[in-house]
Amino acid sequence: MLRAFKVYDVEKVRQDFPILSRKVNGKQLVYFDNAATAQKPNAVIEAIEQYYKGYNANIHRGIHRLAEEATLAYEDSRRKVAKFAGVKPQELVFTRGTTESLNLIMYAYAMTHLKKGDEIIATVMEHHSNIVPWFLLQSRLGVKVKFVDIDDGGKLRMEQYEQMITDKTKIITVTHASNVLGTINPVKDICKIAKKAGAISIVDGAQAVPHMEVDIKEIGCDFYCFSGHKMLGPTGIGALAGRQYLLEEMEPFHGGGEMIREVHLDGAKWNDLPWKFEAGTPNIEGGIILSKAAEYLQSLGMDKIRKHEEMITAYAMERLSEIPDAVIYGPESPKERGGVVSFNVADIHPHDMATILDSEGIAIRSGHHCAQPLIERLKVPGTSRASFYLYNTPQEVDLFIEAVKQARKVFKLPEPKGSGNQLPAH
Ligand code: 7TS
Repeated sequence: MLRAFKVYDVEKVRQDFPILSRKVNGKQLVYFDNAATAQKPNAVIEAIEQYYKGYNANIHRGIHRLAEEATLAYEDSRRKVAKFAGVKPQELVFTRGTTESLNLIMYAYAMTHLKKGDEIIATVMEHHSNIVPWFLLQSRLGVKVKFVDIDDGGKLRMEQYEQMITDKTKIITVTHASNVLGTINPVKDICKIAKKAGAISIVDGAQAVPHMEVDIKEIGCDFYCFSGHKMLGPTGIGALAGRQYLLEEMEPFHGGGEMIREVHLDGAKWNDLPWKFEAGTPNIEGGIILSKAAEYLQSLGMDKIRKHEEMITAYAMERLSEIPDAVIYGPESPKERGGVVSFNVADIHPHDMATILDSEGIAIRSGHHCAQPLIERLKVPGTSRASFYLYNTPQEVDLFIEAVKQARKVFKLPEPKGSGNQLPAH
């Protein structure tokens, strides 16, 4: 049953996103692949046009008017994004996104601070971008990577931290919210555990910053990473927030222009934070526009966005549970998860499910979601994943459910005998 709920006027919000009115296969687009990337509001699209039409220039170097305007806009944006995330501007390094931020930590911090035999604790629910850099370090330095497991409800087995920590534990890294299970992890507690163990804490915020209020200082982590394109901004821009003293003692990541104060034939001096980590011409457009995306989110209110997604998620889970043989992965309570619902229906392959949904104009993702160890842990070939954002509606959930039912018909699965079966065990 369609529940009446309203945190804000979602129809009005949808008008800000031109792509949402397009058709796919003759049907109204239902965009449920927001965990992969979010659609962009006019405020962002128009700001990109204004930049290229009005003040495109390289930054930090020219003294002409355009260069000055672009530099001011870029640094003003950094201040706004830093405030949005709860850190100081000098602690916010612009990167290409979460993946680059995590690799930056690996190369510029871990390579020089860890040694053979040291240990890193990650979790089985990490995205590849928070696993593979640590494997690279493993092969380079001989460090050991351990993984905290999940329980049957898709939550971290917190007791394993105490069991895994040794005097060699140097880094504890965790995703704030899982891109497959939706699980919102107790990152504040995990950072406390890391601190007590004398280890550095890293939080992958790719699936959190776009969807909920995040105050990095409040979380108490040493490093926090996020991507602009998942929070209504352009691709190729994101951030690494780090504690100032750590960023200061770290070596640069890339060498080149901009990250130096001076260069002579016998050596170079590094620039101040955060520019020490921003070698070469950066993604100027992305840096400037990221704050426009943050401003859009703030204008709606992160608490409201979270509430809206929680309701859409609750409704989607309720409707999916009406479908026979549907298995939903992750925590049962929408309060404990972000707007991500991974599921399987009988043995319909997730790619087949996604193809059938696409024919109905519904965009979801299927497969391992760049979290293959988690998919193996769940003992499934993959999952279908519907992921929601601030512009999705319960009516879209209904269309999605009809399409999932359609997939059951295509695969000649028996018709449901009445509705309302229980959410299956995980
Ligand atoms: N961490 C998490 C938790 C993610 O979900 C993703 C992207 C990343 C890191 C990497 O972010 P990037 O912006 O550097 O690519 N996740 C997904 C996804 O779930 N589907 O497509 C990309």
